[in-house]
Amino acid sequence: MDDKRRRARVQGAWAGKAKVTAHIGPTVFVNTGKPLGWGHDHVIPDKQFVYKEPTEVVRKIPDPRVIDKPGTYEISTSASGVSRLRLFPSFIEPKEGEWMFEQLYREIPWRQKSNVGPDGPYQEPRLTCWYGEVPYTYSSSTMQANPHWHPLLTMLKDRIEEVTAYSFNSLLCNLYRHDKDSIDWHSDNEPDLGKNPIIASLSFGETRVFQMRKKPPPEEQGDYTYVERVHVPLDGGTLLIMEGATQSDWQHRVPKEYHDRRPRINLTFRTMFPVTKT
Ligand SMILES: O=C(O)CCC(=O)C(=O)O
Repeated sequence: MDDKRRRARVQGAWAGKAKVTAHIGPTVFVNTGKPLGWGHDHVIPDKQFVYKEPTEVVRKIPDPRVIDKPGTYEISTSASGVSRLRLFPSFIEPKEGEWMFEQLYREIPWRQKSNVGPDGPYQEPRLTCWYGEVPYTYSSSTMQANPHWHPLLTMLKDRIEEVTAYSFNSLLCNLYRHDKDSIDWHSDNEPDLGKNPIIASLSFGETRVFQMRKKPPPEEQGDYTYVERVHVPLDGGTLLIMEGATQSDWQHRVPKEYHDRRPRINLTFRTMFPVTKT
């Protein structure tokens, strides 16, 4: 090929903005400074990536905020007030926590609760036991009043009341037997719990992640995709207090897990203000 034809082919393939470097030796550095190696001609396209601002707003799903250190956390503020968490890791020392777990596991009269959801009746995937002067209804099923507190539970209630200066008259005990036991998204906002209920949640045994998500504003039409999230790993012995507007502005759950989990007991102390029915 004479020089003219060779040039024409090159220009046809790489018209305009192409840099052509002929093979000239073992290692060639072009102005990128990168070595090219032996044996071929090298064509370095001179295309530039031009960033164009997207015309639509790109929404990012926020990463969950992990709360795992002792302290008080104001997780949001709204017209309903401040939503606040207080975390006390090692509220119960590990050795003490172990024998408490064993005693509660053996001696609490755990029951299977049957609920009614939008798709019909289902068995709650955990065992529960209710203590309190009045019945407690959630998920369209009622747990009868049970004023006969186990002495260990009374002792734990007293300890929590001393540290928090709150008082409680009821307790929902939950037993998660394995990784597939769970509780789905909900708020503890039954009318009998009053406005801005204070919930003291004490955990024993296996660590499970307590997940929270903020209720979306009306314009999201019930879509939780972009809402703020908080994850609190609840180890044995950890006390978590939820207060202020937490139950009106947030939901929480303990999801199923997909690896072996030993049993976990969770005690949620509450105060019931029974609504008198006329
Ligand atoms: O197990 C937990 O940590 C939470 C339990 C709970 O949300 C509930 O029983 O309402």
